[in-house]
Amino acid sequence: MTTETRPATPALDPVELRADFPILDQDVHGRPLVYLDSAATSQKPTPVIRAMDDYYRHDNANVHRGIYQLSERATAAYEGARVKVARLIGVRDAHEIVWTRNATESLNLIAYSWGRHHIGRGDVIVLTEMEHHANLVPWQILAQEKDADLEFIPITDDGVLRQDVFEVLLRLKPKLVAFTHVSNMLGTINPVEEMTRRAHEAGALVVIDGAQAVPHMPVDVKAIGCDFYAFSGHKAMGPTGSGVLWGKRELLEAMPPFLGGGDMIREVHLRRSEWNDIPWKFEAGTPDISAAIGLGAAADYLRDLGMDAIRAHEQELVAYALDVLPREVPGIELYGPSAEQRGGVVSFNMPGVHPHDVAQVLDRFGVAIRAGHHCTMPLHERLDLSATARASFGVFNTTADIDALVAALREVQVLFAS
Ligand code: C6P
Repeated sequence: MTTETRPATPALDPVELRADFPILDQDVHGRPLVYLDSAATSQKPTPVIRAMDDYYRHDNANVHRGIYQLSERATAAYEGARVKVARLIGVRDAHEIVWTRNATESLNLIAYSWGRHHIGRGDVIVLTEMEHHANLVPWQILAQEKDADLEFIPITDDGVLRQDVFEVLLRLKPKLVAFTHVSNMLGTINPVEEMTRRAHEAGALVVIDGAQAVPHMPVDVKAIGCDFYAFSGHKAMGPTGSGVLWGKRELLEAMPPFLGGGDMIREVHLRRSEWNDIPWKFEAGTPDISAAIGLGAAADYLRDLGMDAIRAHEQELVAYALDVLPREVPGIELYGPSAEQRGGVVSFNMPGVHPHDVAQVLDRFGVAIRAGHHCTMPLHERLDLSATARASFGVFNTTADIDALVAALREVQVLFAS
């Protein structure tokens, strides 16, 4: 179903939703916690916490191994979670969903398993200047090992990919094009369908890093048409230790395993083994069962809220922040495109104050933001910045939270002016 034909979802009530997140009910330095760091990791709603608690209280056993009630229940919950996550990203065949620890592991899995067998000397891999290190360093390692070439789609000063340069790079006939769906620093939402189509026309495979997209907007990997899609569960209201790699069945089936050991085999002899079917071929050893179950509950929670409603809510917050920050905080520097083109992320700098100091002062007012290079050092280099401060939003945030950010930033200015 396209976004246009999906029935309209009711708007979110962030104030009501706060009650779903027990962690928010606390003071920090004597002020109510204002959590503005959902891009680093999301807070967890009660249904996710409860699903994991239930598993440990009632069903804890290893999966795919025991012929007894507990193990059967654990296996059913673990595999059931796969179906829920598949549904969240528009996938019918749940066996195309591989559990990993996070987006980083998903991307490394592709680089090691697919990359080592398909990339050779002189082959071109196209990336972008806005990649998180997780979608850069694995390709650097591969390129060094295979003597392959990395090329980069540059960004405009507004933080948008230069599609004209992409067109030129495609003439190099790259074997692989890998890019982020949404930038974790600029917030830029890339035109992933269009870029995938053009990359395929040029004969390349397409890898998308969806770490900042899946939690915040409708994602349908089949509609996008890409070959691999990676994301982290902990940013999508799931637990840490949960991650996903989706890949087209025929690609996953043709790939060799990433790690060897228990559960990923069908038969083992002293000198040779045969691999299990997908996805288990890529899930060696005892997996993080409770994390998968928690992520399944998170996928249900997100779907119940409605991804369109989540996107609409966060877009409103971003538009509000982009409007109010420059008006109320004189001199603030903002990075990235307009609200229509960005996810729920606002990176900024206060001239003359290091972002770490900004974040530390904000913490005194109960406002939690991130400061640093956000694992995008090349992007910071491109923008001639050593670091930035970043506020990022979730379903429970309100414009009052942004007002609290503004008030705390004014205190930063007062403090550093004196
Ligand atoms: N970004 C942030 O604060 P892991 O660490 O594997 O769960 O996610 C890696 C990753 C990959 N791609 C993008 C676009 C990301 O934003 C992240 C994680 C966090 O921005 C931690 S650096």
